[in-house]
Amino acid sequence: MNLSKLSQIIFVGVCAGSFIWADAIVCPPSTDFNHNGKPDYVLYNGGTRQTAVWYMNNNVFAGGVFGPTLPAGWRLAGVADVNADGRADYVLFNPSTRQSAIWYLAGLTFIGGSFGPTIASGYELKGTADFNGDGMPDYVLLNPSTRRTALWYLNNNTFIGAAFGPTLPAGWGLVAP
Ligand SMILES: [Ca+2]
Ligand SMILES: [Ca+2]
Repeated sequence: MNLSKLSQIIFVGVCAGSFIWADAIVCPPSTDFNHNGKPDYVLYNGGTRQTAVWYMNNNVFAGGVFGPTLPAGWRLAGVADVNADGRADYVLFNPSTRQSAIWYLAGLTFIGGSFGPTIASGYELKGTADFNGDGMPDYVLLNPSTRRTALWYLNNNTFIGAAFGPTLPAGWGLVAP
């Protein structure tokens, strides 16, 4: 066994549920669809409800591909690797029913869906990010009336806990986590 090699492993980190063995942990951006380490643009056409991704190399357009079309009544609330398979997924929210859903993607190809938790009355699903650092994306909720934020911690599509976040000042909304 090469102990000198082992001793060089300084950090063990978690990115979207996958253990990373490296001497520096840099998790890929959640919107990195083509795995070049850089975020891409996610586009949405409100008229046709079609999604698309523009691959970006810094500020340069490097190609585009269509993604799945959302069902009527649903909005794209976030993009994150929800099932920790190393590929970005869509997180959908239906404001009428307050249901959430995950569309698992391989690149931009829909490969399966599951419902997530139903959002509490008065709240909207505003985005996704891993707030508690367990490698799994969480929901960011906002109550537009009280402007209170809340985090719903998830394991894939399963609710495992919640905590209130700060209340936004009057006149302000939440754009993205
Ligand atoms: Ca995934
Ligand atoms: Ca988390």
